[in-house]
Amino acid sequence: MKRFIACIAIATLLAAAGCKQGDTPAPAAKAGTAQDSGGSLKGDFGPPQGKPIEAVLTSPPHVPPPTNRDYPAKVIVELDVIEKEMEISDGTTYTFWTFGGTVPGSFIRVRQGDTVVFHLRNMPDSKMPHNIDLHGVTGPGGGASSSFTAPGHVTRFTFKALNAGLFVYHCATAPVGMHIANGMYGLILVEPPEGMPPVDREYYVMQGDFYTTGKYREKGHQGFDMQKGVDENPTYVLFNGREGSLTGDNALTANTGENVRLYVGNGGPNLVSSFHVIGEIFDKVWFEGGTRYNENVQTTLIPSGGAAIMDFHVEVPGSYVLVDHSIFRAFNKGALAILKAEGKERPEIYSGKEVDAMYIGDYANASTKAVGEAAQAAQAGELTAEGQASAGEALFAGTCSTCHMANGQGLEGVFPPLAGSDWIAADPKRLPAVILHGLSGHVKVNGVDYDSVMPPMAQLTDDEVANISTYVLNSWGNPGGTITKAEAAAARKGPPIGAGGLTGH
Ligand code: HEC
Ligand SMILES: [Cu+2]
Repeated sequence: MKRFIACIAIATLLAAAGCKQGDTPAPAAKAGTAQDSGGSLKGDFGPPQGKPIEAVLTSPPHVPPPTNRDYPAKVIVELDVIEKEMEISDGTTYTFWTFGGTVPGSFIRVRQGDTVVFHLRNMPDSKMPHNIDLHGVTGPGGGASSSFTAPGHVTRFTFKALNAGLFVYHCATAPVGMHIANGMYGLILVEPPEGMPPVDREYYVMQGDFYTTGKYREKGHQGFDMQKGVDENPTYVLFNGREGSLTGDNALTANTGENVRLYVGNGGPNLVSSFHVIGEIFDKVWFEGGTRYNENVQTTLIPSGGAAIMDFHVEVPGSYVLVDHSIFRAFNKGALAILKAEGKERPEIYSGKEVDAMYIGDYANASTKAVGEAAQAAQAGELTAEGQASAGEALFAGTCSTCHMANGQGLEGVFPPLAGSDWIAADPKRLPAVILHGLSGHVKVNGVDYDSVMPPMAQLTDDEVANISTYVLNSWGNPGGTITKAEAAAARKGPPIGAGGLTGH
């Protein structure tokens, strides 16, 4: 239909002949393509009809069912503000402030023209007052000043949803940046009068940037770092508030042949997202969450405090990786999610021979539960060599396996083997220094010469270095033994290893 309309436009402008229209004539234009939707001036704006309706609220990644209504109603929304400690990454906790107990907050779905009666309840054990600014509200502050709610209180305000679209909501209590950085945002979909076109699956994904006092993946409880927030230098960039919230067993699912729709928001507080799904092309993107859609899009920008809706048809089975294509955020700050599609292979569309492990990093699939368990055991002083090794295995995947391979065999002539390495056996205590400072220059492993560069991986914590080292030492015929956290800490302070020498120090 779009092509048809463009064709007419060009034909009219240039009076060009031969502008052929493809298939059957297009039906009258629907909202969402060419017609003016009327913005806030057009809609079912009469009094609400029927009995008041309790809004269905869902936790991410779920989306409430369509309203399936062709009349405006009174819709009651009851949202709870809950401050709670949750994991932000395996073994790392953070005190989140939430709408509905999750980050992002509960998904709200209404229809244009609905009258929404909004109850905001702040739990009695909260430490802070909170409020809500919904970008779908017409009125000063988007509800913020009418919803300021002290701990143990409930407030109410009412608004009519005048504009259709996908809107962000967030807390707007000072310091606003801090409330948002702690997870206080979510999405409200105001359906156009005719509803959204039906699809097979709908998911709710929201990006946010997080600022912890500790480093990325540093274990234990982490506080909020205001200075990092002001500097716009996040420690984590995440989908749905937790590293791994949508990977491994938590991955989104679909079957081939299905149409999948993502409602994607960006809570910020700072970053703009270059949202992309590796291996898919969006058939449609309602960019900025508005009425028009673009087609055949690779990456769509989602501003902080903005949203987008995207549809794609899944043809080929496999793992599709949702990323912020500002790509360091995906691989080094956590902005990575998986959609697993099951179904018959389609070799005529995709050969299926390529291996994706190198690209997405094994981390996407590895179970990192062991990492958290090891961290807890370490704190309790009960960490065993086995616990260390199994945490190390998860960390090895996606950190070392990219070059040395998951089985430690390396790549002949390029990356030396760690499996049965006589270089490791000669002085196992060098391992933490190699990991932290890297290695360069000539090195001979099992009779083969290498003269290359291994980059330093100082972003790993002492715990992680100790666990990876212990895993390597206890795998693939290596001599065994453990590396302690203290040894890793000493190696961090110490000099790099000279590749040639036996001890290097
Ligand atoms: C980007 C690729 C890359 C990554 C990632 C990498 N290494 Fe290496 N590694 C190398 C290269 C290249 C060498 C050889 C350096 C040289 O020639 O001096 C090497 C050498 C080594 C050696 C000494 C030689 C041997 O095979 O025994 C050890 C031990 C080692 N790496 C362990 C690790 C561990 C553990 C990790 C994960 C924390 C890791 N490496 C991550 C590329 C990598
Ligand atoms: Cu708040």
